[in-house]
Amino acid sequence: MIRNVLSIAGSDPSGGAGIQADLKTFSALGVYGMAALTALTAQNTQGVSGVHPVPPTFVGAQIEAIFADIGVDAVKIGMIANAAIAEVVADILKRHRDVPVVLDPVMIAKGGAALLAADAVDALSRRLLPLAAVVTPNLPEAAALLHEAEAKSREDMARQALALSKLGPAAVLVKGGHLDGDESPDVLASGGTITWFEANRLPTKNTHGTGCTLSSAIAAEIAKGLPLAQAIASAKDYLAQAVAAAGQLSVGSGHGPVQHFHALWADNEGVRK
Ligand code: PXL
Repeated sequence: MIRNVLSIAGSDPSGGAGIQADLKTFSALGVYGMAALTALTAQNTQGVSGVHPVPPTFVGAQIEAIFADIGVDAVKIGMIANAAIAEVVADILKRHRDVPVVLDPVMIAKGGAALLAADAVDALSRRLLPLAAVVTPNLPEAAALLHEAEAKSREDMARQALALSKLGPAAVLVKGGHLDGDESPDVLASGGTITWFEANRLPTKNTHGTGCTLSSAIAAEIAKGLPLAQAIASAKDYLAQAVAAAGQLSVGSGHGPVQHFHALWADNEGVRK
């Protein structure tokens, strides 16, 4: 049976991040994708020009409608926008503790626009972190959740991953993409154990939506039954190939999207393999 995965996240009309990236990732990886919207953004590859949050009760209504009718095999949470939305999402997911949740604690868009209200970090941390099977912060997000300086080394990353584990998630994947240097390692803290995922930094500016894509790919692989570390390895492999194939697309003049369908489309004309 095809597995069902729900994204609770914001919309990126340029199609590279947010629910658009999530649904493309789910589709590419063979799960049925669903999306409950938390916010509309106005943006392109150059940046975000507006954010329009959905009323919290209506975020709740969308998620309730899905759970009332459809079996959900995994949930991915992305942009949450504000504290009231974090509360509503947590209240509902608390009643569905058997469904694994991948939490991408989205805070700031690539160009610097706030995608989470400054006073909502506490609600996200207090209400949503304890519900997560895995939380996937980048270095600035890990620092904000811990009220600490940004990690500058692998030692800092491992320490912060373990510190975040104490806030309640079953596992923490701290992503090292913001480290200086050629390497871009991620570290997983799970059950007190540290696991490194090694990667070299890819020379590209097509990085729009990479965080959304990774967390959605992890959710898809978990829904299909992979254990967490294997789900992460598989998701990282999918994302690396999507970044490597981004040059097939010509979308905007800023940070372009990744090519979610690199394994399905044979060439630059979009012919199916
Ligand atoms: O990549 C973070 C992100 C998440 N969600 C939405 C976004 C972005 C980045 O631009 O627009 C809707």
